[in-house]
Amino acid sequence: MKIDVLTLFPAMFTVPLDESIVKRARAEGLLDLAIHNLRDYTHDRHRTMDDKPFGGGPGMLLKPEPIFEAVENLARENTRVILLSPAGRTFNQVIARELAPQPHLILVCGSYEGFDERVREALADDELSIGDYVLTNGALPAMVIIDAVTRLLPGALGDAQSPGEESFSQGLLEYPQYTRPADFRGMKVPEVLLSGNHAQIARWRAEQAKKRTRERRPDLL
Ligand code: JCQ
Repeated sequence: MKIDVLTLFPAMFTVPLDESIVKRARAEGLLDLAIHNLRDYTHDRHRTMDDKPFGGGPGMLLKPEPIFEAVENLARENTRVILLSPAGRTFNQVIARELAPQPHLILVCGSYEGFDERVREALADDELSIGDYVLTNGALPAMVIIDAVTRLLPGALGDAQSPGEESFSQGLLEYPQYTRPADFRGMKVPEVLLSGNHAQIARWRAEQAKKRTRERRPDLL
């Protein structure tokens, strides 16, 4: 999968995408990730990225020209152009699974300045939010999406792990888990997990996952 990111803050992307599973996916060629500075697509002497809104009002808007030029330069057949902003539909694991098979994504990071509406109308295939709060810019949302999608790429988690059984894949929260010691400061691991009875363990875990989901995230049921 190829992902191009358009941002005013390329330095924000360096460390988080050069660690852990994303780092390995890039090294193994599962993910081809390129971060582009939107300012490099301006042509005036001051490299102007923003301008005042027509009709007046507070704040500034991202100028459309650099975004159009960047997307038109990078897009090919089968590209999905996605804007990141609080006005998008809320990202979740279903959307991550829908993006993972795509050959090419362009993620356009918004900022407090907002997009000229023509970027939405003529360029974007989709607009995604990562939740109902306001950030200073779309770099963190872009990294959240890259992380969630990368770990779903075939081979990204290695042979041992699979993304199939974890929280949300089944639509429920995780059941409680324990490792050694079986008694830690008097806090004991539930007896059933030490029993060796795998059918009973599976039943207990399913119950616990449902109970926890009912208590904490009834919206998922
Ligand atoms: C994304 N949840 C919060 C802030 C405007 C017009 O684009 C804008 C983009 C941002 C940055 O993204 C977020 C966000 N999901 O704040 C304002």
